[in-house]
Amino acid sequence: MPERTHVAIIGSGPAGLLLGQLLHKAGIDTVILERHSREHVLGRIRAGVLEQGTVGLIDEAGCGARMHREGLIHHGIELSIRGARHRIDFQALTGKSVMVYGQTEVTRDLMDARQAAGAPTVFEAQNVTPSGYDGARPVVRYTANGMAKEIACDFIAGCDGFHGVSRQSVPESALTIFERLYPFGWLGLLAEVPPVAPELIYVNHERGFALCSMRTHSRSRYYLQCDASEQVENWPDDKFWDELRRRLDQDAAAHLVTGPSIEKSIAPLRSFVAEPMRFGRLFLAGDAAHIVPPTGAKGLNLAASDVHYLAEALIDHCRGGSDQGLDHYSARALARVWKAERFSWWMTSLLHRFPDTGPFGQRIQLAELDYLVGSEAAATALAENYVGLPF
Ligand code: RFL
Ligand code: PHB
Repeated sequence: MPERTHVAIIGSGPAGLLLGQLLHKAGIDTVILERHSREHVLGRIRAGVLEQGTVGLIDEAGCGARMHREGLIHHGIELSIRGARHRIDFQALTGKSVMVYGQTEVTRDLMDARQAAGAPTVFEAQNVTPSGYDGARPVVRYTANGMAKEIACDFIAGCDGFHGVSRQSVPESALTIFERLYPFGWLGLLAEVPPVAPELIYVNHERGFALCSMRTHSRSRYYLQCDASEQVENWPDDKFWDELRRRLDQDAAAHLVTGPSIEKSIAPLRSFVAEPMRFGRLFLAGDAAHIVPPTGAKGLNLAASDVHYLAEALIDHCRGGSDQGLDHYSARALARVWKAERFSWWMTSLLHRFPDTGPFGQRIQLAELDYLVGSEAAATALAENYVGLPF
């Protein structure tokens, strides 16, 4: 006999875990199937900035206690342009702020809450295959410890990230893909050193973009724009710190505290949207449906807003209410997704060195940055998008 659940969730990243927790609170049972081990999932270093809406959802899921104790509230960011720093004051421009709290910690808090609630997760589930979602009885098949298993369910939530199986299980003819690959990547380094400045610094420099971010008062996260084909082995720590120092303004360069890296990795930069986000009883959420370049700090936050719409819709349905939420899920989510796609593309275009735009492109970039730091209207547009558009 197959196992049964209301909602089979594929993927135990922030999207799958948050959905699981919101549904659990509403009395809807779920099973999460995750390809990797818990330790592997918790070893990935990714996002660091949470919008207020995301913070609110984590609270709603009952998982916000440690985030409020340890997270850092940031009221603005700095832009470093031609060696001078300019502050964008979110609080003054929008009345809002963001929370610096690592995705790894969000994931850990959500996993702990799920475990405490006794809700099932199958880690190291192999060959996960969603099927039957165009009819009334979806089934997810998988292999665990060499044994073939299946879960019968009412709905499948595809929360399995960009490389996941959910989107790939949909016939190509049913999908429309929008994609842009950028001709560079981000080389990231995590180190147990105090951050160079109290707020994030986004750096536009002739040698390439850099970002100074952090996880705590004693742990920093730095990024350098690098060639798309670059290998992490070519970047010993000293070379990373030297290059970062060269891209920083004088004051930041003088205050930069360096130390051995805890983690170092290269991420490609991509914009990607798959439409629609619903196929019968299969719903895609988070990176499974869309990717943004990390420049606007939007990926995790978009996963959270998708989950907000999806949880609301599933709860309405399961309580015998209307199916409107399910019917409108894709359009609602995509409306917000595209605004974040635009913002992330714009921040990326504004701050990186593009190999093919030449001196004209660089002057346009500097003019736009100059406009941005000199115009309250332009700065407000950045601030409003960075702190997060309403759900
Ligand atoms: P995830 O986190 O990729 O989780 C998907 C999960 O599904 C599992 N999986 C499968 N499970 C079963 N069967 C299969 N066939 C499966 N295939 C995959 C995977 O193992 C995984 O556990 O997707 P999710 O939940 O949608 O979350 C999205 C976020 O992880 C992502 O958008 C952010 O990390 C993006 N991002 C940032 N977002 C922000 O909001 N703010 C930031 O500051 C920010 N910085 C970043 C980022 C992403 C980065 N990288 C590495 C691309 C910085 C970087 C460098
Ligand atoms: C991070 O801290 O990892 C981070 C912060 C802001 C971004 C991207 C990544 O825009």
